[in-house]
Amino acid sequence: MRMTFGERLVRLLQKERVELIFSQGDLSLVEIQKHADARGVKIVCPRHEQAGVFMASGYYCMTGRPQVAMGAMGPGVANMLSSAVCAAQENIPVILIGSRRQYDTNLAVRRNRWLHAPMLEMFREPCKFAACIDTPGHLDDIVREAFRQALTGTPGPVYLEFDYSIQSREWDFPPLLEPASYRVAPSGADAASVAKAAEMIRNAHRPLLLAGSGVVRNRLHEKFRRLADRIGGPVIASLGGTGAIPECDSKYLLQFSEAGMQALRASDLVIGIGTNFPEMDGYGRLGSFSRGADGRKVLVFEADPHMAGVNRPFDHVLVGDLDRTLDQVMAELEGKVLAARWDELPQLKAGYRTEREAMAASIPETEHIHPSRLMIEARKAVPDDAVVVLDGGLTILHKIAFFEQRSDDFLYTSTFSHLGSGLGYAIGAQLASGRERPVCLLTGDGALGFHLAEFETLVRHGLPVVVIVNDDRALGAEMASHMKSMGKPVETTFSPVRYDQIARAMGGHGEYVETADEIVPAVKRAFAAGKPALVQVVTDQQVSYLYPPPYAEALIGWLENDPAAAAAQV
Ligand SMILES: Cc1ncc(C[n+]2csc(CCOP(=O)(O)OP(=O)(O)O)c2C)c(N)n1
Repeated sequence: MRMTFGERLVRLLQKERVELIFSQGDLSLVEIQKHADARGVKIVCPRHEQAGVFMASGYYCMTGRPQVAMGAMGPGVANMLSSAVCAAQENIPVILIGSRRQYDTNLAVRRNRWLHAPMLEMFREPCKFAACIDTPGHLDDIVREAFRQALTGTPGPVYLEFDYSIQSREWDFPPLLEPASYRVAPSGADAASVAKAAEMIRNAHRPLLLAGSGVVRNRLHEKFRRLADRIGGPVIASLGGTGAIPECDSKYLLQFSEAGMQALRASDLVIGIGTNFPEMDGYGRLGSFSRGADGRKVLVFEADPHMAGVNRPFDHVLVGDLDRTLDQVMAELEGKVLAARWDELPQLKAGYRTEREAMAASIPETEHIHPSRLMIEARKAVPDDAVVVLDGGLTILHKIAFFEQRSDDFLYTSTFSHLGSGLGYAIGAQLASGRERPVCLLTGDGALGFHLAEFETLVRHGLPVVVIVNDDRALGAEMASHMKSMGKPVETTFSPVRYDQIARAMGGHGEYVETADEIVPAVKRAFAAGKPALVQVVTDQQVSYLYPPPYAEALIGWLENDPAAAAAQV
């Protein structure tokens, strides 16, 4: 098969089900773009390469299929670096490809080369694999290694670089291989391990399920819910596992709510599925986890043996692909009687609802709209099946408390908390799910500012994402810390900006909202507009420092001290 380097690269990517390349045009990438375009791989041009990586990440979250983000030699590649760091922390496999200057230019001892910096070295740290393809003869092996590394064990980003002068070089390539011949297919756990897990579940009187990001990333919502129904006990989720079960489900309790903490304390078995007990969950050792029933056991479903037992010791770990191990355990439980008794679950759920109502009732009167009120009103107007993307600081806490997750899909950089990821994630999510599925981005104004230019990308691709902006004209979370330590904000507030008018100027729909009763109609109009829309909600700036954010104490109260040191004591 004689063809150019560029064509071969595209064919190799297609074998791995790459459907999209997020890339700006550049002479150093043109041969790849040419063949991508000719072969039906969609090219989406981000306005900033960092956002391109976020788009690929959002697409992966919705499909489980890694996509490609490309950057042009030098600065285009450099722009992808910070979101590669984010992808690594979020366990997201994105395939990053960058061009570089010609071989001789790279090797020369020279200062100040045009469009050149040693990017490969910089990508080695965040990426699971980083390599330069110096000759077309190595291309197949390197691309296959990249996918093997990105998808084996805990997923993560990989980076491939090539000397741009070889993109059009012709070469005789061997026949393409099927991924199944060079990557190990996921497998389940061994029978004895499955039997032990099932026995622990069978004998537990108060088993509690904890959904981690592994459930939603692997799109295992249905299987997870079947197990939850079978057990019949309470279900909590880590932030990254939000969406594993609808929050309106009768078994779901917010982990940080009083009811959630009560259930956790009462449990005699915690079944963590696809979670490594992240810091936000107190490493599974702190907060309510530490005040449990005597002899509470921990059973973990984990795909990557390297992750098990690191943040929290386990009593038993079922190592294997989650899809398979969930099936295996369900099969093992079939026809068996479970000892689980959670007679008080309806009371716990009712308690959680009452708790939320009481919190809502105590939202103070403020000059401008309270951000918690924004979430309550937005929830009434955003369709239940919408993909919900989140970005911001305190905005996150207001969402957790008052914007109930009803759909399967909640996208947020729950470990790294990377401001600016939201618009890119939303674009990736809408591309993955089609125009018909509503996609909503809830974002702080600070977070929005990072990649506002990507609103034009939405318009260009006709993606009807609805962006709802919590506009307190400040970096709210930082405003709180400034007021606490300095008594005044130093460069944490912004001038008033009419984001709605910017949205309109870019060709989208814009709404400007100053009173709470306008939120529902404005959000409904935005969804009905059938094009990218932005609802700017003017919220109260003082709330960030005058009132503690919802669930702050339960969620991050223990973060004040060194949590790793504290966890080591438990
Ligand atoms: C890229 C990045 N830069 C800085 C931070 C630190 N940070 C966390 S929250 C925050 C303020 C966020 O402001 P905004 O998006 O308006 O949300 P709000 O707190 O007002 O809800 C900052 C600067 C971060 N998490 N990510």
